[in-house]
Parts: sequence; C-alpha cells; structure tokens
Amino acid sequence: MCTTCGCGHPEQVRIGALPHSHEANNSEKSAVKFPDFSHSQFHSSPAEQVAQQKRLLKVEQDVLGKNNQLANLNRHLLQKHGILALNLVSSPGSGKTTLLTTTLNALKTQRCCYVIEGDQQTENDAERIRATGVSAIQVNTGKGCHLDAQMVSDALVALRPQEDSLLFIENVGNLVCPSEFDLGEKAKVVILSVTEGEDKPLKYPHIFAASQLMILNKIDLLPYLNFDVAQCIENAKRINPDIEVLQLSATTGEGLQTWLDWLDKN
Ligand SMILES: Nc1nc2c(ncn2[C@@H]2O[C@H](COP(=O)(O)OP(=O)(O)O)[C@@H](O)[C@H]2O)c(=O)[nH]1
Ligand SMILES: [Mg+2]
Repeated sequence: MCTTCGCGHPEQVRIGALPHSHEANNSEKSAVKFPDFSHSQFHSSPAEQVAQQKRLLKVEQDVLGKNNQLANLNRHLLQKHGILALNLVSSPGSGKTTLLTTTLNALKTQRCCYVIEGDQQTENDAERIRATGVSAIQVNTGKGCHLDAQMVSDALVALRPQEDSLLFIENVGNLVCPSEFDLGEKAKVVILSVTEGEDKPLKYPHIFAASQLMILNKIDLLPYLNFDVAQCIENAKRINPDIEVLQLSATTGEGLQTWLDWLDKN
C-alpha cells in the first residue's frame, strides 16, 4: 500500500465497541478471549512513536509534494495541447472499463480518444479498450493501490496523444487512495454502481469531495435491488454540494447521451 493511505498509521485506526444489545453471550460455549496486543512489546515507546510519526509525515509530504509538482506539469502540457484528461475512479467492478468501451464506440468516429488503464496486474482492460480500435496503455502498479502523476507522465510518452483529443485515465479500482493523488487531470469522475449501496459517499467521502461528477452506473439493475437513488444523491451532495450526478447503464446504453453531452461541454 502507499505511504499516504493510512495503513502505516495505526493511531488512525479506530476499533469500535459492540452495542450493549450484542454484548451478552447466551450461548453455552464460552467466548474466546483474544489477547490484547495494543499495549504490548510490539509497540514503540512514546518517544520512538513521535520520531516515527515525524519521519512518516516527512515521507508523505515529500511523496505528495513531488506528485503534485509533476501533476501540475502534466496538466499544463495537456491543457497546452487541448487534451481533455479525465480521471475515472471507482471500486473494482463498478463498470469503468465497460463505460469506457461503450463511450469509445459512440465517440471514436467524432473525436480522437486515448486511454491509460491502471490495474495492479494484467493487460485485460487495455485489451478491452484496444478492441474498440482506440489506443490504450496499461499501467500495472503491482502492490500499488493508485496511479500517480509519474505513471501518467510515462504513459503519455508512450501514448503520444494528438492535439485536441480526449484522454480517459482509468484508475486502479479503489475508492480511497486515488483521491489523494492528482494526476494532472481536468476532473475526477467517480463511478458508483447501484449494487454498491447508497451509503458509499458517506463511507468514502474524500473521493466524492474531490470529484466533479458522480456517475451512478448499472441503473438497469434497479428493479432487482433495494437501492435508494434519491438517498444516494443526497449523500453525495452532503459531502460535495457541487458534485454533478448522471445516471446511466453502461451495458444497455440508457442515459449514455447525458454523459456524452457532459463530455462535450467539458
Ligand atoms: N448490469 C450491468 N452490468 C454492468 C454495467 N456496467 C458494467 N457491468 C458489469 O460489471 C462487471 C464489471 O465491469 P468492469 O467494466 O470490468 O468494471 P471495472 O472494474 O470498474 O472496470 C462486468 O461484468 C460488466 O459487464 C451496467 O451498466 N449494468
Ligand atoms: Mg476496469
């Protein structure tokens, strides 16, 4: 994982308590008492912890500072050449690649498009994009949970996009870390599918706060689910009052035109 996502910060982890109604153990078997390691020898002394935190903070500042510099350079170059770059973010399986292939099939005769694909492993998504006839570069991040500005810069060297084109960047499936890493895009677009639950904007607020647009995907499945569309939009707007919202189905094409119109005006 990355240095900024919090996995290196045990002090940021909060373990909640059971509600009282769940505390009683009525079963005949006795409850297992797991050892509590929280104050054990595995932890450093307070002085060591402060030193570790300072070192971590410095690493984070260095990583994000360097990333932001390069992201600004990417943005400057993309804007200079009239390339609209969008950073598509979602959890795995929300339909980013499906939306891209449907979009590219609708757009490719009118507009020159390119795709940078981010995944931990495999070339699968780049191959799905290339099947539409559009050029795609796959970036495999290995253990990394997000794309960064350097990866996009390197992919752009390989991709050689034309002036005034459209660049879609499909980030690694993750609603957490990509919110922190500016790639130089014009806008982040967060995709949430209706199978994921309407509470996700509240649970993963940073990515919804950082996005200009939320696409609610897989609306063809709504008749089979208990998904409250109005509640989901209200949750997203509680986090980001300015967020725009589109509803569509990447597989049936319902609502796709609203997305194509959005692309046109941006
Ligand atoms: N029913 C339905 N399935 C979809 C839709 N969009 C994507 N899927 C399916 O969701 C799965 C994951 O899609 P994919 O595009 O690979 O998601 P990604 O991991 O975000 O790129 C695939 O089985 C898609 O066919 C949609 O609008 N409706
Ligand atoms: Mg994908």
